[in-house]
Amino acid sequence: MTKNDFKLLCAKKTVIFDGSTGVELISRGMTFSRSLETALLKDPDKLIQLQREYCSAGSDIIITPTLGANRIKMAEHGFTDSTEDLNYELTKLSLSAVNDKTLIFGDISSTGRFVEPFGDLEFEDAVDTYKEQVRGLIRGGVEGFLIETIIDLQEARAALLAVTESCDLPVIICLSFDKDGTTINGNSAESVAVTLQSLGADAIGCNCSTGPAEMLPVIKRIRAVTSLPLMVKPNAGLPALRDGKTYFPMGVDEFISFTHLFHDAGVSLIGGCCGTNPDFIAALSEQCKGLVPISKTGNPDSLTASHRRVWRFCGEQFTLIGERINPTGKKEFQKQLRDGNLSMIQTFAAEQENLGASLLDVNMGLSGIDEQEMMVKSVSLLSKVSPLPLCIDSTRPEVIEKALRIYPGRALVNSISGEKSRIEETLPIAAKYGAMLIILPLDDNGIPKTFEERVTIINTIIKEAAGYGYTTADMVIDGLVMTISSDQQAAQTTLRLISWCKKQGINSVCGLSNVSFGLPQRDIVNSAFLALAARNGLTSAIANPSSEQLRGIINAINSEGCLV
Ligand code: THG
Repeated sequence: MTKNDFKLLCAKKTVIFDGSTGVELISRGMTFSRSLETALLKDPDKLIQLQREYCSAGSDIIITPTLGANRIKMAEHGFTDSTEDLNYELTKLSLSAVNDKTLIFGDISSTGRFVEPFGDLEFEDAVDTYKEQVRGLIRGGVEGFLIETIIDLQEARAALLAVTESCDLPVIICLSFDKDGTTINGNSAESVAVTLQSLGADAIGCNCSTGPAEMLPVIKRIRAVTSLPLMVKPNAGLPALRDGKTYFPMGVDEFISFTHLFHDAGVSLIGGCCGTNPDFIAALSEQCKGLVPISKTGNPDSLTASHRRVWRFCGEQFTLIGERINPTGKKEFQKQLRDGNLSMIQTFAAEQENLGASLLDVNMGLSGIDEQEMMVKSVSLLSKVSPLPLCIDSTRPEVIEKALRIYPGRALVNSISGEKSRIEETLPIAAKYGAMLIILPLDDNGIPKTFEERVTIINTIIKEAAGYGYTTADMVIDGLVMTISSDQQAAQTTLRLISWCKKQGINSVCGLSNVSFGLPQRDIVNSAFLALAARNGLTSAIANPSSEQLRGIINAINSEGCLV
């Protein structure tokens, strides 16, 4: 199935998945001494019977019984053979159970380990582990993938990349959220949605952990930040204990009473998780007959995300991007970085957050250090210690690539200029990871003097980026502030460019402190220029939040509602 076929299917009808497999097989008397997955190969009858019942109940898509069939999870059961072959065999089993109208999607879930930077499983090990599984599922003949029951956004990213780097089949991702809309790892519903949408998921949602009542507010929060098709696969209520055994208290009627509420919230894919069975799916499928999903319309958002928080450019507030994690002009910080010491990074992050920064610029450009290594270390550290989304500031494509690959969120790439190397190397990298872009209006001929030349470069970059699926909502245009100590006219050109951005409805930014290089009383110069730029429509600045004057101006901007 192509991604486009999947998109069309989700727009046309409410797609019915199956219900529980593992829990239902156990309740039907399936026993196994090691793993369910290997037991199914020896004794497939109950699975085949159950999947046939799901087909008869109206499932459009059935998932392979491969939830735990990744190398790391299987090793816990003493299984050391190829998980590629295991997934291949299990896919063939499911295919033998279903009729030719039913699609088989490959099921992928947790390794049971937390992935770096949150845990000790290396990111590339997680990706490789999933790729082995994905190869078997593809060879077996799946039409798409469901990555589900994941509680760590970084593990979800690893699984998603394993699929997208192996094939072009559609992929749905469901994480398991608590009632409060965060995963056990502390990932917010919004962060998960923004991050995985930008990384290439074809649908997004939640499964397991809670029942339909608890999932409804979570799916609404996801809808607020994404236009992707949404999926829910709830348990039959919150699990409870009876006679020392877990059971799921919700009956079929109560379960399906939420269907219309999910539909109204924009859900287009629906199934059941633990505690559900073919009776639930039959009733669900009956209710969903003729129910056409409600797609989201309206302008796309400009959202960045850390694993805990999203930040909307041009939302309610001016965006202050903290500039301080940058060694330029900071002797002590430079010395620490040369010694491989990251402690000041943590201090700068906390200070800037407390002083009102919404994002953190991270720049490791310093002679005598390995920029790539230090960038990866900084991004990993900041992901753990700061809730703020990151702005990855480097001129080197390979540094940006390594940072984006490891970053558990949606970063802002600083920056894409009209230079050949940025268009040919950095832009495709940024697009692969779905990052937002700062657009720098210069090219291989340098910084153009005139406003018109700058606009020409911007339009060229917008066109190039559109080729990768980018819209101007994903971009922030840099006004390119130069120091007024050498050229006062340059400030005028910058202000004109900022006004142009406002007219086009595109976000703008400037490296504010540049304006005062080489001048006394820099703080006053920076603040005055910020006030002017904001009046011309500037929506964000890379600046030092330690300045009280500057914070005062930003408060004034926010209270006056200067934003576009
Ligand atoms: N556009 C974009 N990105 C940028 C810039 C830009 N990134 C880098 C820079 N310009 C913005 N960041 C800084 C960071 C620090 C300073 C200026 C710009 C600075 N530092 C003081 C010094 O060098 O003396 C030290 C200040 C301190 O101790 O905190 O001036 O234009 N897209």
